Amino acid sequence: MAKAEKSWQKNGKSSSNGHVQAVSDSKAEIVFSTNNDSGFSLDAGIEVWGDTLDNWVTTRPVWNQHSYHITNVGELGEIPVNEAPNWSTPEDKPYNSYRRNSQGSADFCAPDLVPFDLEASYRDCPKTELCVWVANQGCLGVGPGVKVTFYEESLGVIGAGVTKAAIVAGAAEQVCVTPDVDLDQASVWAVVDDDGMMMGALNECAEENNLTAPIPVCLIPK
Ligand SMILES: [Ca+2]
Ligand SMILES: [Ca+2]
Repeated sequence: MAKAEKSWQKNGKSSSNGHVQAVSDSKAEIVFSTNNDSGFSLDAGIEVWGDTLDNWVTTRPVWNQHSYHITNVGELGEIPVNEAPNWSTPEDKPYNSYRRNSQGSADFCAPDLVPFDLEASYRDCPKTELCVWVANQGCLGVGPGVKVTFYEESLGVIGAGVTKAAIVAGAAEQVCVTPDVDLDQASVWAVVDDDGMMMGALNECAEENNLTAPIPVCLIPK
């Protein structure tokens, strides 16, 4: 690798074996064991490394052994009684890939989160619950914990919530919060994958569609 191409490295040595796996989000991480038997001052144990922006490629969510190959384990960890030859399976495009995982049809695929149906409960104005749906219209799922931030025109950030479950491609989840501020004659909108400073944690197919249009809140005459 040329120096200009190097974007990441870790110094040090270990007698470990590195593998690429997915951890619940369909994206690759590196899971490996380390020891300090060789005298280097390294931590001993299991380490998991991943890209903070989740830019690494998609991959199968399993890696069961040092001599891993795709045809010797199913995605739920099941081991076939008679293993199909890795070098000739599938017939039209054999894996032929010992100790290497598959990125499958989701190669270079990404999620695309979009908020929709933002609504407010008028019953308890000026304290009101705000709810918005988060849909994934991309081709790759996301894990739980995606931040959704709610803004008011004059107050700025008024509340934030997170998704509770993974959202696979084509699925959606509703996120609700009750801001700890009075909303009266307010104008509110929601932004998905937003930490409150318009910064996201997920790389998506489209980032410009992450916010709703403003809605009026608590306009009921007193
Ligand atoms: Ca998006
Ligand atoms: Ca994003």
